[in-house]
Amino acid sequence: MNMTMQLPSAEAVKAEILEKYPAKVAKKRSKSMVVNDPGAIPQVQANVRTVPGIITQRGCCYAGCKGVVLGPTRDIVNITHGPIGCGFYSWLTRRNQTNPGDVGPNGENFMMYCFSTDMQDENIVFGGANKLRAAIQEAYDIFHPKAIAVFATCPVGLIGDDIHAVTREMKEKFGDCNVFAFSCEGYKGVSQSAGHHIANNQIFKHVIGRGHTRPEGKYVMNLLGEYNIGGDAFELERLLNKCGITLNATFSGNSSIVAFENAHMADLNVVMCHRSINYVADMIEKKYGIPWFKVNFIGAEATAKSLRKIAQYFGDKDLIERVEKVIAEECETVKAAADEIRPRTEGKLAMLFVGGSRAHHYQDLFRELGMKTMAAGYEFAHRDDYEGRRVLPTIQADADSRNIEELHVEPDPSEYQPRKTDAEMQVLSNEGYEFNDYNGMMTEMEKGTLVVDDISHYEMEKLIETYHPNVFCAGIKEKYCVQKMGVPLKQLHSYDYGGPYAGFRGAVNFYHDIDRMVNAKVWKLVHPPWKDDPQITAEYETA
Ligand code: CFM
Repeated sequence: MNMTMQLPSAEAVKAEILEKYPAKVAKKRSKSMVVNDPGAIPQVQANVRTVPGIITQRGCCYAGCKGVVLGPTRDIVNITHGPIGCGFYSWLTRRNQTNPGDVGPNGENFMMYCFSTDMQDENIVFGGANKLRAAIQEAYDIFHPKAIAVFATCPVGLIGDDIHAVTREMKEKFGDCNVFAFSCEGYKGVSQSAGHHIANNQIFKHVIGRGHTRPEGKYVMNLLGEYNIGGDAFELERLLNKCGITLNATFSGNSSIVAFENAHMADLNVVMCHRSINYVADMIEKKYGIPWFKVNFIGAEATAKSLRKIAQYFGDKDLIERVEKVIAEECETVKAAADEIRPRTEGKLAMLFVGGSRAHHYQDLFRELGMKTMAAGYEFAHRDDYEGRRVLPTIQADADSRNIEELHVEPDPSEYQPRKTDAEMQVLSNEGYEFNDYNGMMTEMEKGTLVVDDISHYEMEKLIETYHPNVFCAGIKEKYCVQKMGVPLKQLHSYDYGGPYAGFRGAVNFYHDIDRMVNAKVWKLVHPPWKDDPQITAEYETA
């Protein structure tokens, strides 16, 4: 059945949405809303400033650095340097889980704490460096952690506290604690994406390469861009272990600083979330010679494909066989669940507007349920996440992107060691391996579907009114407005209270949750107040 034929055309909907905007805004937004053609991927405007006044889903640079990339590491004391309002948000609000093992009385899991320098007016006027120094000392005296990280909030950049000088000084003073800082002021860059890049740079400079312990195991790899929301990383570790593959570090779900320090001892990096961690993957390859490729563990088919890719990379016959056995075994439950649920979900519509990678990955799960993704987009991804990395050379740097440091990385004189010879790499690429690559979301979306970057609240409402999707995927900011429109919203950041959704067992969990959501009768009974009492409307005075 070609569902596109029966749905309103994406071009018409786009035109209708743009009509409401003032001319200048319409011109700008039209470049971020494109009708997809997987055969001739159109250009999408992405990673540009949101028009002031538009309600965006985006977060800030500090959120991307402290909250997203560093937050999930349990044994770093993460101190927010700033007023306590920002400190509140340094309390992890994502559902990252961690397994500290048997921590005992001296155990190291600081994720449930919220460390802030609590800057006051006086510190803003006369400088906050002394307060920061005291906070680092206090954290060291109480916890004796292996590492302390400092994160700048907006006022720190405005008044010019030299957080890097302070952390250098304290690191020298302690001798047994790695102290480093992130200039990730909220205003840097146009979204949290800038914070990812800053986090990647500093982890690479201050942490990766400091250790020299390779974990036991024949096949050792790192999993990059997996943050253990709802236990995803636990599930993937179970699966990889079952296959006989050793996971050294996950960046950064369920992670510890020691694993980061040893990241360069692995033989392969695989990348889940390309947006947040591609910089580290590239830099490790350049400095240490570890190749990386993109994987996706969201969706049963994608999981099987990714596992096979990893096994083929290591190239051991026993491993390849074991992986096939694991896939066959795990897929039995997946198939049973899909066979039962798919008749109830087939032909239904989904829309996904989230982050910088999940709006792409989760389309695989919907495909497995026979559901169509009519519209999708990221909040803060770049053109390469939409169109594929082949467009990288054509992306123009602007004032905002130039703000973020690009590290110049050279092969390490003693530790650079290519894991495969050129000939071996050639064989793998003949077999279809795309190293250092990502094809983006649009190659996998149907023709005539709508791709919208940094969607506004108004655009979201219009899409829902026009297409009446059976499920809308976004976050907490959108959840209740959308549900009042009679459409269930699945949070793809926190998973609501669900998960894990990664791997085979995760797929089964997702099938069940979506089945319950799209087939509940309750949505038809929703009667929002504005149905009886419409909002006041106004028009611009033109005379
Ligand atoms: Fe990567 Fe993420 Fe995402 Fe992201 Fe995020 Fe997230 Fe996300 Mo929320 S790192 S880009 S900044 S997969 S917190 S775990 S869910 S927006 S799609």
